[in-house]
This record gives sequence, structure tokens and C-alpha cells, in this order.
Amino acid sequence: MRMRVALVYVGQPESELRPVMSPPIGPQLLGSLLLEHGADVELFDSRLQPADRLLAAIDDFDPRLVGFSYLSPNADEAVTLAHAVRGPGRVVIAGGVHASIHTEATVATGAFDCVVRREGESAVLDLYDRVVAGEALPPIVEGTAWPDVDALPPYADFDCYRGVYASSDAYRPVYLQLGRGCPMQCTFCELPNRSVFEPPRRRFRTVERVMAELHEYVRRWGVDFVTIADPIATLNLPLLMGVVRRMDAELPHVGLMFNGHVNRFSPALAECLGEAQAGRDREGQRITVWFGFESGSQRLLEFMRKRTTVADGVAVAELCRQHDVQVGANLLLGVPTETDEDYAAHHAFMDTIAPTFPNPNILNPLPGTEMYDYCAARGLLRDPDDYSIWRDTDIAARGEGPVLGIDYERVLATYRRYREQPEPDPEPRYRSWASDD
Ligand code: B12
Repeated sequence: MRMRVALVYVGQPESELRPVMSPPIGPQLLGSLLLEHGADVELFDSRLQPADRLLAAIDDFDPRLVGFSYLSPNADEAVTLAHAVRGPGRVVIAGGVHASIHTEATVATGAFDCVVRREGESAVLDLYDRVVAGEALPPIVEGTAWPDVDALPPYADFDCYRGVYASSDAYRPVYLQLGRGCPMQCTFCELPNRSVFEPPRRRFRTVERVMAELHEYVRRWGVDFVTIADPIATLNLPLLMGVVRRMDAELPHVGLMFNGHVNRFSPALAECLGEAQAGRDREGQRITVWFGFESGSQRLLEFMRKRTTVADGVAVAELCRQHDVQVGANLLLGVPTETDEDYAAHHAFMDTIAPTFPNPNILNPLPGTEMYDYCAARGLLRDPDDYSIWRDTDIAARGEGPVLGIDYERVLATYRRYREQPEPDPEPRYRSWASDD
């Protein structure tokens, strides 16, 4: 029996003009596996139409199984939508990072028949089979890692995102993964949380499979930009360099952006990126490395357990500059304990590295992170149940921010200093991460 499955992504609009710049990996991957498994699958995205039209479109498709995927800032919206799609003969499930951390709370909303924790590939196929067999689902399923990340299929060509990939302004980005697992222990991130996520077994794909997948998207959608979504794409340097060299030789018109790590960067990688950039100059394409520097203050780096040094941050930015590789610099503001001295250090650091894309972010600690526990234990959270993104404009309008005891005037002044800097690149289209993460 072929059963209809709807996978619904509920997220933050990525920009006013293009609410979805790059379709999310999770639903595309799970949907593609379900298709291969024999399901009739459609994807839906809350950012592409208003809620009433979204619900009408899901109803028209009339799925038996509906899966929701969302991050913490959109959890309330996802629960509201899930309540609205529930109905006789429909099974509604949830998965993703938020559902993995807030599993019991997600079950308690009453919006879902089943909540999947951790990685979803094996679980979603199993749940599909159980629904086909008419079995009731358990309220919580512990997802298990897909045995071989290199054997995951390329994304299928779903109606939902075809228009996004084909949008007319010629910027057609796609997310790819080189592997899974992050070994870092940063206090502001959920992924080191061992009570939720398994210790990282680093699993990598092969250059061959990554390139085959990319060629498929270039042929099918005219993709001209790749964003590697791995939290640290430089974990496996030979793999990354293999992909960059093949892209240089085979796809010189395709731009590239990825997250690097200060401790996992090398002169050989910078040289390799520089050569690929030279090949792209004719095509007007750029290579950008984003670094989660987070701070110019060594004291704050230690407080956040970044396990990096300011001096090493300066060194990797300099390596990129020498090879004409653009640098995106994430900086985290509004961190408990920060002082004027720390801000002076941020400014000295940013002046020294002069990043192509300075990207200040304002901290709102999320549950499941050590930073959240630190703030909660000291009564520093304005509202422990608020998982929203606090934009500079929200803070300015309210005259307060998510963490008590922070000098938000100083935060806003610094935020604006970096956000309002004139851009060295006349083409701002590669800034998708800068505007959202
Ligand atoms: C790439 C990325 C982005 C991109 C794209 C996000 C997107 N739309 O997919 C951009 C830059 C836009 C972004 C933005 C933000 N991000 Co982000 N991002 C990531 C990153 C680095 C990789 C995500 C990814 O593609 N992973 C690979 C896919 C395969 O994994 P996945 O999506 O988790 O899906 C798997 C499972 O979760 C599960 N699953 C997912 N959905 C479903 C649904 C069902 C039904 C089932 C059964 C299973 C299931 O199965 C999938 C396959 O195993 C992660 C870190 C990480 N490693 O997860 C952070 C991360 C997801 N982001 C995070 C945050 C906080 C944000 C922002 C809120 C930041 C901000 N302040 O603006 C925004 C929110 C944007 C939004 N969602 O609307 C947090 C989420 C924390 C949380 N509690 O929700 C993470 C975990 C990083 C961190 N620790 O801080 N992000």
C-alpha cells in the first residue's frame, strides 16, 4: 500500500525578499528516503505561504502521515499548525533538534502522536511501516544513526522547493553535508548535550558521493552556490580539500561557503581555497569561510569553552586574506559576565581581522545548553520559556533583552557598529548566514 506523507518545515523567513534562500536539509532528506521506500511524499514550508493556505494545501494532499520539522524559535507556531492538521485518520509526528531536547514537553502539547528524538532517517521509515500496518505509535521514539551517511540519497525534486531553486535572480544555493558529529563543547550550543545527543562518532561522506550529488543539483536546478551545512566543515581536511579541488576543476561557476574552525584550518587548505577562488574570479563567484570566533576576549572564549585563542583567530583570518578568501566573522554579544574590557577586545580583534562579513549575534540562551543552565541557576533569564530570536530592533523597542544584568545599550551600539559597516562586496547575495545565524 502506497501511503501519502506530508513533511512540513516551520521556520524563520530568511529574508524579506526570499523567505527561503536555501531549502532545509532535514525534510528533503527524510522525504527522499520515504519516496525510495515507496511512500507518496510532498513537502510543505511555512515560509512559502500564509498559514491558512498552507493548511488548505496539506488538506488537498490529504496525507495519512504528517511530520513536522522545526527549531526552537518556531516551536509554538509548529504546535499550532500541528493541532490544526490533526484529524480522523491522520497521524502527526514531530522531529528535529527542538523536539529532541524538549521531548516530554512536545508530547505534552497533545499536538503529536509521536515525537522522534535525534537523527530521524531510520525512525521515519519505521514509523511509516507501522502506520501502514495499522499499528499505534509510541509517544516517543529514540532515533538511531543512519548506518552509512555516504549511502544517503540525493534530494528528490519536490514541488515545494522547485520554485526556490529556480528563482530568477540566478542565485541558486543548495545545502550539502560532508559528515555528521561535532566534537566541540561550546556552552551556548545544544549539540554537546550528552543527555540528548549521543557522543559524536564522526561520520564522513566521500568526495565521490558529495560531488555526484552536487553535479545532480547543478544539472537539475542550475544550482550555482553550495553551502556546506556541517557545524565544522574543516573537521576532515582531506575530504574538504578533495571537494574544493574537484569543484575547482569541474564546477568553476559554483560558489562555496562553509563553517571553518579556528583550530581546524591550515595553510594548505587556505592555498587550495585561494586556487579555487582564482578559478572563480572570471565567473564572479566567491568562496567564503565563516568562523564562529564569537569573541575577541580570551576570557570570554574560555567562559564559553570555545577552546580557541584570539591569536589563532587572527592567524586564520590572515591566511584567508592572503589567499583572497572571504571571511565571515560570527561574534556573540550579550554574554553574561561581559565587561567594557571584553568589548574593547572585540573591537581590537575585529579591527585586526577586518572580516568581509562581520556578523554580530545577540545571545538568547536555549534550553539544553550549559549557558541556559548557568543563567537559570543565577536567575538571569528574563523568561525561561522564551526561545525567540531577539533582534536588535526588539531589544531597542522593549528597552530590555533576554538576559538580565546585560548592558543592552552597549550590545546594541556594538551590534550596529558591525552591521552598518559598508560592505566591501557590491554583491550582498552571499550573506544568507550573516542575516540569520
Ligand atoms: C545549517 C543550519 C542553519 C541554516 C539552515 C537552517 C535550516 N533551515 O535547516 C540557517 C543559517 C538558516 C540557520 C538558522 C538558524 N539556526 Co541553525 N543550524 C544549522 C546547522 C549548522 C545544521 C542544520 C542541518 O542542516 N543539519 C543537518 C540535518 C540533516 O539535520 P536536522 O535538520 O537536525 O534533521 C535531522 C534530525 O533533527 C531529524 N529531524 C528533523 N526534522 C524532523 C522531522 C521529523 C518528522 C522526523 C521524524 C525527524 C526530523 O532527522 C534529520 C535527519 O537525521 C545546525 C547545527 C546542527 N548540526 O544541527 C544549526 C542549528 C539547527 N541552528 C540553530 C539555531 C538556534 C538557529 C537559529 C534560531 C539562529 C538564530 N538565532 O537566528 C536560526 C533559525 C532558522 C530557522 N530554522 O528558521 C540551533 C537549533 C537549536 C534549537 N534548539 O532549535 C542549531 C542546532 C545550532 C546550535 N546548536 O545552536 N541554521
